[in-house]
Amino acid sequence: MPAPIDVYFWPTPNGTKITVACEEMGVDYNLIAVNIGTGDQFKPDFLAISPNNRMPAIVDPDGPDGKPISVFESGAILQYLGRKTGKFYPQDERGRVEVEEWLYWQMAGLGPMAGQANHFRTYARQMLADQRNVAYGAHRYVTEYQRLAGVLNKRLKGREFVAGDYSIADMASYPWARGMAMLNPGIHEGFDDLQAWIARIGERPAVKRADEKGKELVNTAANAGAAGEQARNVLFGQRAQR
Ligand SMILES: N[C@@H](CCC(=O)N[C@@H](CS)C(=O)NCC(=O)O)C(=O)O
Repeated sequence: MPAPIDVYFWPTPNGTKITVACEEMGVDYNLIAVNIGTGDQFKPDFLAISPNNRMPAIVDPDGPDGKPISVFESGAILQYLGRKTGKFYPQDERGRVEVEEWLYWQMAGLGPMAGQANHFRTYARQMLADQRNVAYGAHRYVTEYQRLAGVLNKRLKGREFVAGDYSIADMASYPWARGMAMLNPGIHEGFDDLQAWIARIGERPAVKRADEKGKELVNTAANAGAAGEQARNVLFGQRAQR
């Protein structure tokens, strides 16, 4: 029985990619809370694993050569887990390239644009005096997100999943697309194939289990709190550290 993998986690879209992957792949894992609203991401122990101060990250005690390995960046973690288990990450070169194209598309496009769209639309208005810059920022990222959602919708026409069979490429984009729909009702209007794909993946038992675990983690007394102003101060005033 392989030792469980430690998953440093908070139930955001990037965190959820990894719990979904572990559930889908049947990987045994421990959740370790990184409460980003109270600043756990800046603790020195976490920084040793994730030098970018961002979750998710994992530590696999049974890494290459049987020695522990830590991995940060959700795309790198998905690839690591896919290679380790041989699941949801094709081994033939053509299939693998297709999955990687859509995985990197999510990492460089869908996730960052959705994250910034939500930042400007939801949070920056409350923090900045210069509303004109906020309005332009929100417009820029929301329209770019919509362009990307259109690309995904087109890709999904006549396809059940993003790249061949269900894969880590679906696991990467799903939590972001679902989160955008929740925070911005109507944003996927007219994107019927995208909406059907979100619903299809949401029905998977492993995805439901991953969501349950995220909720349980947040609801435990030790992790409660840090909403509203406190979380905003932790998350949105960050500067370079020297
Ligand atoms: N490119 C990174 C992004 C990770 C990321 O931005 N994580 C956010 C939560 S979704 C975080 O840790 N935020 C803490 C903060 O902003 O201080 C990945 O995909 O792993």
